[in-house]
Amino acid sequence: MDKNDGYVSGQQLSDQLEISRTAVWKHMKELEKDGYKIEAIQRKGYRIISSPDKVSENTVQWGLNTDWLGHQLYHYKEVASTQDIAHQLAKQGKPHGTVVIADEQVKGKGRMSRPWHSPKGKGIWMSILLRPDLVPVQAPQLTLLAATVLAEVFIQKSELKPQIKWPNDILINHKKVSGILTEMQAEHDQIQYVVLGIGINVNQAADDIQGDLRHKASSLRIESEEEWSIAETIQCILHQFEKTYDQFMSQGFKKVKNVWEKYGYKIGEQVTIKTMKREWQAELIGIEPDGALKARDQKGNEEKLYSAEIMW
Ligand code: BT5
Repeated sequence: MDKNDGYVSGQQLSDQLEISRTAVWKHMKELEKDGYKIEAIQRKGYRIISSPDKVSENTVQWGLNTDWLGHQLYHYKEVASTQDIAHQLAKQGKPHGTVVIADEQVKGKGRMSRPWHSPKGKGIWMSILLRPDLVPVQAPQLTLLAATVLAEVFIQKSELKPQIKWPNDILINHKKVSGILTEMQAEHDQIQYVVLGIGINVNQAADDIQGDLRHKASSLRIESEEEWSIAETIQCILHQFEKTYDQFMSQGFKKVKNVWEKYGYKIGEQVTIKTMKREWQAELIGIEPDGALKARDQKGNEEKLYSAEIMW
């Protein structure tokens, strides 16, 4: 694409892709429908003048430099929840690294069937299908891993200072901009697959955040005072996710833990912790080598928590 002023000939495309010249032309028409501006000049070939600033399979996959993540990518305008679609695809045998993205979710979900507000075109609502060689108790480590990926991407792309509220919230200036939902299918102590859901408020303006979310949620745009390109941000996340995941698989959780601790929210501070059974005051100490939350209660007892909520 760099040679010939960015033009690439129809013949070259047809040879490389092993499709007819007519098929190349049809693909160009498809790209135009998708919002790409393409110039076609006789004897020179085709050149992309501009890419649309929207999310589609093309805009996310174009320039996506991953080995396995997002090679199968499904984009929808509106879904109930990308999690449900990813589960269906998993059951159909779709591969590790399959990604589902939607512009809008009408029944987005958080943990414990809580609703996840996913307004049209304003955020990243995405599920990643993983087939990790892990035992089920390790699955929560993937949530922490994903949280570090998001924190690192926000830092790469802005001056923002993200923090991770254990286990799955990314906060900026004490407000939630992103949540992660890890769902797993396991049998005989072996994970069959994991659907890792990522929700990020990207381009909501302050007025777009309503009701009881007003005082506890925010968006990247509100905090950085800039619009973000959703497609480009997805690409960055996929790159960073693949890198971090491969490292985790080959070297274990230690590196993730170190990065996580850089961003840990209220570590060293007194908080209220809530579980199904009780609510109490404790000091957050950090995370354990396996990702569990480490806290110290008011009598000085150290506790290791696998499932709990840190209250606001
Ligand atoms: C989460 O749950 O934070 C996990 C959110 C995962 C969403 C993604 S989007 C793609 C994929 N498809 C899905 O259907 N889900 C995943 P949890 O920690 O339980 O937080 C839920 C709580 O966050 C709600 O009870 C609200 O208080 C709050 N909340 C809902 N929508 C929000 C939003 N857009 N931004 C910030 N907070 C929100």
